[in-house]
Amino acid sequence: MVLWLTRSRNVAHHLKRKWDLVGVLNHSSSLCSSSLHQHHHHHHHHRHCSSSSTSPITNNSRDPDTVSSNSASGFSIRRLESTKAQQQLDSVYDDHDDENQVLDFPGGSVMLTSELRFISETPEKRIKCYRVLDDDGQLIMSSSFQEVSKELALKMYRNMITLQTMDTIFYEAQRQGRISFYLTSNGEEAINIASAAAFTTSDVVLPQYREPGVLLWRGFTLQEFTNQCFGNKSDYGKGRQMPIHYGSNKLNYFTVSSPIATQLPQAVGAAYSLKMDGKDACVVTYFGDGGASEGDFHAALNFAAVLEAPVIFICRNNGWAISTPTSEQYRGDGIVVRGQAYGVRSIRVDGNDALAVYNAVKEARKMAISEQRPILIEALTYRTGHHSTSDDSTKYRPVNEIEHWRVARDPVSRFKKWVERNGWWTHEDESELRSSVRKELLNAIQVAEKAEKPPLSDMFTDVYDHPSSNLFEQERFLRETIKRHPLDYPPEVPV
Ligand SMILES: Cc1ncc(C[n+]2csc(CCOP(=O)(O)OP(=O)(O)O)c2C)c(N)n1
Ligand SMILES: [Mg+2]
Repeated sequence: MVLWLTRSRNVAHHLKRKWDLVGVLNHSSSLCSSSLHQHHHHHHHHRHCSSSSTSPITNNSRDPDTVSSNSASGFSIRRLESTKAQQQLDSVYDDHDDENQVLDFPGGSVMLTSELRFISETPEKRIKCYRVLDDDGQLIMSSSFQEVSKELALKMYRNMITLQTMDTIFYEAQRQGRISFYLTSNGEEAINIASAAAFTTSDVVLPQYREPGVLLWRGFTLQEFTNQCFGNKSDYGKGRQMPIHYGSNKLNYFTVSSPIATQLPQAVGAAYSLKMDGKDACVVTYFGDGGASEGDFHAALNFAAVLEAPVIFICRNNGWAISTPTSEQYRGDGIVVRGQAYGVRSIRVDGNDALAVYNAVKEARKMAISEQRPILIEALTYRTGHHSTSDDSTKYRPVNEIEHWRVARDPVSRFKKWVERNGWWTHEDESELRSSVRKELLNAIQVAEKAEKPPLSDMFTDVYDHPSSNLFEQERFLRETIKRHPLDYPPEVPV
């Protein structure tokens, strides 16, 4: 490593000018910084930096030729750009201290200081939250946002109502014992629908589990949702997963996988493959605040940053990971600030403001694809329902807190107020929609309940091309057990 010092502001400015001339590529900056240093007394303007410089820094692995020849693909150039040493130097020389001394370090220069001072654990100000609509659904005049057409706005609103209705009916179906489990998205309808609206179906979704609205937006039918929850023969998972583990090949929506945060590194891999194929698409992956506490989250962000993968991380920070409040999960300013730590561009957005979510995601998608980079979005929201049907959230949080978010901060009625103010939606439209969705769902449940269950043999297929001997053994054992205890076995499942 080479350490070089500059004594005056003049030299710093001189260097900065040189860097401007040679561009932002990391390899040129490291080459130039050393060769310029050798000549700085003469104040020459070297237009070209060549590796013939005698500086020891030129023989390191960041020599552009070395990097390209080490790489089997064309991505090496993009990787070199990622270091953005030029930008780092800009901020270094903004300082007014005349005694600036700089440590040239792989990846960019670092200013030296003689002051023994630790960085504070709390920033001076918390990161602000982007909003377009106020709590009353009024447009905030100063907000920057793209116009949303009547057609798009109504599709968004209709989808939110459909999601809400599906949640109500499936929740009740679980309470009636007709399905074994359910999990609502109450309070998070705007994140679900508005983010979905900002993508195209060629973008690949890797969900956590509280994002069925994204699948709904893409055209998964109420019958398809119902078939999954009832685990019948038409369920794409062949009844082998708990309810709410939806997935659709056709709609580019990976099947929900309950182990928290496993989808995040996988999303980066999927995004990297889109990059390799030169696709005009990105990956979006969703997760909760709890998901962000997993190691996989950190691994994913770092991989995404260094691979420059076109992936959008959408964190639904809803305050709770089942009964664990965010105060027991982190001491920093939420999730958004972690982006910068990994070199990932990030934004905090009001997750209960559909227009803000739509605009932030739309912009994120554009940057992710055109600049081939990951983006982190932290959407602030609140889970107004229980975690799932296996949970009673009043056991660990005050009822008035839930009520405040459920009533005063409801994302659906907030969006509705805006749509109504535009003259696009009436009371009649509302009741007509609600009753037709309800009818469609009740019918879907009847159909799903009557449908055949997948046969027992399906339980052992689809993991291995040739099932292993222990699987055969388990199947034989299961069939014997059923024969011995026929009454304990559900009669509707074909043996
Ligand atoms: C690896 C792993 N650990 C624990 C669990 C149990 N678990 C299921 S959901 C959940 C909380 C997740 O919270 P969050 O990511 O904030 O999502 P939310 O439910 O709030 O939408 C936990 C701990 C799990 N499914 N996987
Ligand atoms: Mg949560």
